[in-house]
Order: sequence, then C-alpha cells, then structure tokens
Amino acid sequence: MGMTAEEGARPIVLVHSSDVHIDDGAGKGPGNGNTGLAAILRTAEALGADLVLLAGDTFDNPRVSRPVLERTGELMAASRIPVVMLPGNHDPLLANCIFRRAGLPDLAHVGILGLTHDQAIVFDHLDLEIRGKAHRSFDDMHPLLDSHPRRARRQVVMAHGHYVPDEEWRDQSHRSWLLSDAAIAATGADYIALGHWDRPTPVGDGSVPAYYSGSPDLAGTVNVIRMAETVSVERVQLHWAEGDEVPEPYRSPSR
Ligand SMILES: [Mn+2]
Repeated sequence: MGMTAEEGARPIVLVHSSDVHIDDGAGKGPGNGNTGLAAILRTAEALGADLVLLAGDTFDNPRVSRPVLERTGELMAASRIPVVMLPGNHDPLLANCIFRRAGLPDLAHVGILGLTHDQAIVFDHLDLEIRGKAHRSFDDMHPLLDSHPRRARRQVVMAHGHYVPDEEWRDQSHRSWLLSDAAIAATGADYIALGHWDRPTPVGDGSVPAYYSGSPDLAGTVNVIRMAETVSVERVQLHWAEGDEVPEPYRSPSR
C-alpha cells in the first residue's frame, strides 16, 4: 500500500531525555523520585511524540525502594507513547535488575535495549531502527556499537558515555565510557541520543547529529527530534505538574 505525499512528508517526532536518576527522593528537586520521569512523559504526550528515548541512568542506583519502582511502573504503563530505554552506568543490567523490579519488561510498549531486545529495536510503522549498547556492569566499556547495516530507512543510535573532543583526548583518557569524534562519526546514524551528562549540548564533529539531552532537573528541557527529509533538533521546556518541586529558573515558562 502506497503512502500519499502528505503521509510521506509527516515528520516523526522523538523525545530524548536521560539521567532522570529516579531515587527514593531523600533530597529536594525534580530529579528525585519519579517527578522527572512524569514530566518527560507529560511533555512527550503534549507534543504528540511518536517515541520517547531515555538514554541511560533512568534509575539512580540498584537499591531504589519498591514503592518508588511501583510508581515508575504505573507511570510507564500509563504512557500512550512507546518508550525505549538504554541501561546506563547507574542502572546497568545486573542480576535481579531494576528494570525487572519495576515491571518494565512486561509492558508491550516499553523496549529495554539489552533486555527485551538485544541491540536493536525496529519500529516498522515509523520506518525507524533504534540501536544501543547497554551497560551490563559498573565497569568501563565502549558505549557505542559498531556500525551496522540499517534495518529501516531511519537509524537512531543511543549511547551512555563521556564525550571527549580530540584536543582533550590525552588529558581525559583516564575516564570511563569514552566517546570520540571518530566513534560518533563512524555510526553514520541520523541522530545519536546521548546520556551521562546533566548538561544539554551537541557534541562531535558535526558529521552526525549527536546530542546530550541533559537531565530533567538541570536542563529543564527535553530534546525534540523531528525526522523527515532532514533532521531537526530543538530543546522544549518540560511540563512540570502543579505541586512539583521545580527549580526556580524553570517554573514560569514550563507551565
Ligand atoms: Mn551516567
């Protein structure tokens, strides 16, 4: 069945966030508990997004308590938008992993790279492949997969690691989960959804669009990627709920 010109031209809309750091909410601020996740899902729904990407460290640590994880499961179950999650260095795929304890693999619209799918998830109706390499321990690893022939017209890569520009490589090579300009360029992807930094910023040499989204509490935004003939990326303010503890700079524009 052919598509009309209009259907073919409709961009697909991805919402990218990372470093939500769901925890037991001992401190203050929207990074605690499920406030950040709720804001991301609410924002994605308001945008009419096709897909949400969470690029690692969704959970702060493996010991998040059951009531908080149950709330995470409820929020994700209520999402009308599919979500793809990449395990990061704070929430690696350990035995009795936190994703299972939150009941997330049971949700048909939630894909967890390395858990529900090995290295790739294909969304046929979006003609889109999402690839990513899960953290499986707290140890160092190369956060990008080797490039791979596309299984769909569009290909997005997710990665959780620390970008270092060429000129700083010698000073920073002791760090873990390093991402270089060359490794980013070698993916040949249409977009790379990065996590690990709280700060939202594009990185790389510009040959492949590669962006950190930043964390909900520090950035106060999500990255919104529109893919049609070209790819555009913009930051959109998170929609916090009434009563959320939101940092002052983000209060007025996001309501
Ligand atoms: Mn991290």
